[in-house]
Amino acid sequence: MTPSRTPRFIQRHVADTEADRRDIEAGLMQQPAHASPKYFYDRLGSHLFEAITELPEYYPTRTEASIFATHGAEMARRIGPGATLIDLGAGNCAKASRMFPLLEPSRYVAVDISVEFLHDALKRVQREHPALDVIGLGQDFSSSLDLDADLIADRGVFFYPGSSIGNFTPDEALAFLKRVRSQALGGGLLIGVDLVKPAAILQAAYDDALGVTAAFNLNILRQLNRLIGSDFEPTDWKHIGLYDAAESRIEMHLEARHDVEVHWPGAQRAFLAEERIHTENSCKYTVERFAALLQEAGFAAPLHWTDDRGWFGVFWAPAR
Ligand code: AVJ
Repeated sequence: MTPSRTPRFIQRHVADTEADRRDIEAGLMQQPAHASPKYFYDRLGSHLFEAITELPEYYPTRTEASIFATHGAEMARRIGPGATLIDLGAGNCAKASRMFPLLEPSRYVAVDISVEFLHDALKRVQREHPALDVIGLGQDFSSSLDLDADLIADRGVFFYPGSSIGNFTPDEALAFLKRVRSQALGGGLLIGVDLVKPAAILQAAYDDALGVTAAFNLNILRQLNRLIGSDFEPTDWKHIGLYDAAESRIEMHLEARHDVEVHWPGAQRAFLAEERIHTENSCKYTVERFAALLQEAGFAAPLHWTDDRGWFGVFWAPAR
């Protein structure tokens, strides 16, 4: 029997509930009010997102999976074996694991805000891939991405699937891509991006018939209540998911059903009927626009693969 390695865990993120509180309060006081989509993902929020990915209207997850299934071998051929695969927002590590047989990385670095969350998933990864060098890294890579030089054994291949890049504005996305580029020398970035398409399809994906996305959006109010001690009542608010074609983005808001007053220790805010709290942007790109963004960030001309309908794109951007 091959002696199995054990995953290494590095925690570099310290949960700062005080900073969250200041951030939330400042956002709620603004005109219009907003709250960061990072507050969607408590335990229930993560389960609701998983449920969203099963909805018939929410095409991104299964479309991306079909692109990896159809073109994964070609991607791996371009990327080459033996790389250090750095999975940004690894979660349950399922998407990256499916690529291992093709990609044959020598090291797998799973990055997520909490190492705790990665623990069970990485023990399973290690059991299934006894020879792989497995590292869990607890880091908030959205604000800073500084990997110790010795973490990338050879070529760093960054993996950022799911179109999470859409939560950034294009300017923020560019800054993020530049940070990745500066640490990917000799390797590159494999990234999934949701593409521009007719508004009706986009809107259905973010305002589904069962109301799962509505529950996902409203759940942020429970998080805010927990984090700042506010008294939001989800029943006072209505889910809005709208496509803004001029900005190429889905916007999610919570709209007050009637005049609402919200209180929390030290402050309060009155909302008029139909006033909104902006909770998420999900930016959509054309293939041309995203390829240009990658090159503006310093990557070489990317390759890309899409589905038959051209709804989703996977890009391989070498960092030469
Ligand atoms: C996890 C950011 C990729 O924008 O499609 C799904 C989140 N919001 N439905 C997306 C989300 C509403 C999702 N991302």
